[in-house]
Amino acid sequence: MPKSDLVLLHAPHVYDFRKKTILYGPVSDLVPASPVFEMYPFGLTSLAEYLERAGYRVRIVNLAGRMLASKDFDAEKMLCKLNAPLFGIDLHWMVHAHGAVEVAKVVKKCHPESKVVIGGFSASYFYKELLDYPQIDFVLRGDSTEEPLRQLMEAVKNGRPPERVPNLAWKDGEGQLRDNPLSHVPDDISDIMVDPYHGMIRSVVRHRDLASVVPFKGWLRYPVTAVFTCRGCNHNCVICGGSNAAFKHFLNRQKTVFRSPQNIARDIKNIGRFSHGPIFILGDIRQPGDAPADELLDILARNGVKNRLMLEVFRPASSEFLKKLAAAAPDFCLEISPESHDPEVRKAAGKHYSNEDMEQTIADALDAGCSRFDVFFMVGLPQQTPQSVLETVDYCQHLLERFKGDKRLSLLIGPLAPFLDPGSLAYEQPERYGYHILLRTLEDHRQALLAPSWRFTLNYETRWMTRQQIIDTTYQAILRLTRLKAKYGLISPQMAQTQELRINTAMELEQRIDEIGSGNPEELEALKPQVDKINALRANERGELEMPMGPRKLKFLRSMWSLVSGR
Ligand code: B12
Ligand code: SF4
Repeated sequence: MPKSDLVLLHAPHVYDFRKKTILYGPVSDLVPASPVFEMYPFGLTSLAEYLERAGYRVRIVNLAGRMLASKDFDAEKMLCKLNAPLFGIDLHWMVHAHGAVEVAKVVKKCHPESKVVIGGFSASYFYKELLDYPQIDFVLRGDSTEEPLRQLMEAVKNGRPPERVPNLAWKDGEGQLRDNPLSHVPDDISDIMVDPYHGMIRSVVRHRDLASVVPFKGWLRYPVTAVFTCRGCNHNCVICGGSNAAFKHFLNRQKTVFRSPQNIARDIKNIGRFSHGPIFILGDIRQPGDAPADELLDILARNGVKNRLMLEVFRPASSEFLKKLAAAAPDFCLEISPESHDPEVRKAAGKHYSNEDMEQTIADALDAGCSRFDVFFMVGLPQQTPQSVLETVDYCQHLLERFKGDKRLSLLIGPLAPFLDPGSLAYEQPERYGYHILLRTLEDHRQALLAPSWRFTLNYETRWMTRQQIIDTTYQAILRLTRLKAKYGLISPQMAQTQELRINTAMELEQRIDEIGSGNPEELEALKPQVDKINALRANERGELEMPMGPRKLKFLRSMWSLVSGR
């Protein structure tokens, strides 16, 4: 294999997940990835692109994706074949706590001379604990590590101690923890994410390996891409480890930094060169203010947008805004996350808007031609009781009645799982928000991920719901919502049937796992085929999350070649 200067690896949530008996539960129902969380952080493409521009050869390997795609894929063999002086592993999402540390162990075993660096939000939070593992040499903290990683690569290349690399925690010659200041928190990010997909494409062509960069299972069939609008967030949802308070607390970001409307529009245009798939614009474009949002929409309207755009709004939107959006991107999709139907629960979760304003937004968006409107609800919130969750489903019925079963309306509910985000307000001040935190250390989380059911993996309970109630209520709510959607013809009877089977069997398996207890590994092992079958059943929610792609296929490889070669 051609040598790289840096290999960036994405681990599965649990390293040897294919051998374990774990009932995952509906923990990833509301995102495009499977419960193995095979999607790698977009930041990896940004890192790769920045470093390639600086003259380094970077390779991204989605190990989780490869392991999920084939049961015969030998992860260790591939890791041993890869060759680089520095391996980077993301521990961005806490769900990868087990996998990331184990992958580091295998890398060190295969390449004792190479260095291992871990990065991402969870790594930034647990950086000291991470350095206790002998297989980890460096942890790079922060939300923008492009330039610090370049400096680290330079130090590794020249055999220099990385004393001056900002944001870096490391072990010196005596094995002592060295904690360089978390000082690289740029308030201008125009020199990063210049053309992030270009780096990915270059890597595919150079290594003739598309399988290792596919962001998640099913992506080639449904090639959704993302465009980021900021680093940080202006909001303070109490359960979020990427809130304004969380960024201040452990990422040292005092102020959200926004990308310019021109750069966002450039990304959208660049993606249109190789993909016809939908583009998700991440972050409410109104966050930096109405003027930049208007400017972006004006540019898009002038240039014309080839792909379908999906946008999120963090609060209700005016009809003027929605009309401008429709003019810029005629078949746009929109999403909002009120979390609960109950404005009091919503307020306790850190969101302050009324149902009336939200419903008006839905009405205006549908009038403006919105091709799909997703509304996300959640289980596990402050002040939320099991009864309240079921009333949320009743509220969904109200929405379906009000909008006469409009098929463009997509209503979704899922659990806050498997983890309440470390660094979130609720995790940091549990008593204030009514949470009881069950797992505090990185190792606690790693072990919890190996538990046979997601009930034992949850790292929290609330004053209003025990772990068991969170699980039971989630299943109940999903079942009820499924029936409601089937009644209104929003999902096919077949889809509803699969979802019923999935949830009912999962509930039975929960009980079986409980009866077996921890002292009987053989009996648990015997359940594996059934557990795997249920884990593999796709949530109907995911089907709903996808937009029709149209007849045009992604001419990916050809487009890639023409992009890289400039032809
Ligand atoms: C966009 C987003 C998503 C997108 C993912 C897009 C993607 N592929 O990255 C979607 C919607 C799919 C998603 C899913 C999930 N998300 Co999310 N997501 C976000 C969000 C809103 C923005 C992230 C962002 O803008 N990143 C900017 C990009 C460009 O940078 P980056 O990827 O962070 O990478 C930089 C650094 O983190 C670091 N870095 C990252 N990896 C590495 C590796 C190395 C080696 C190094 C050196 C550095 C490094 O350097 C990068 C470049 O500077 C944040 C909240 C927030 N305000 O930040 C939550 C957030 C990151 N998500 C979170 C969670 C919990 C999830 C889910 C687990 C939820 C679930 N149960 O389904 C899933 C996981 C999906 C999976 N892996 O399969 C939590 C994470 C908390 C935690 N500590 O675990 C956050 C903080 C808040 C939240 N609750 O939504 N998410
Ligand atoms: S969940 Fe709330 S705090 Fe977190 S990124 Fe989204 S809007 Fe910001």
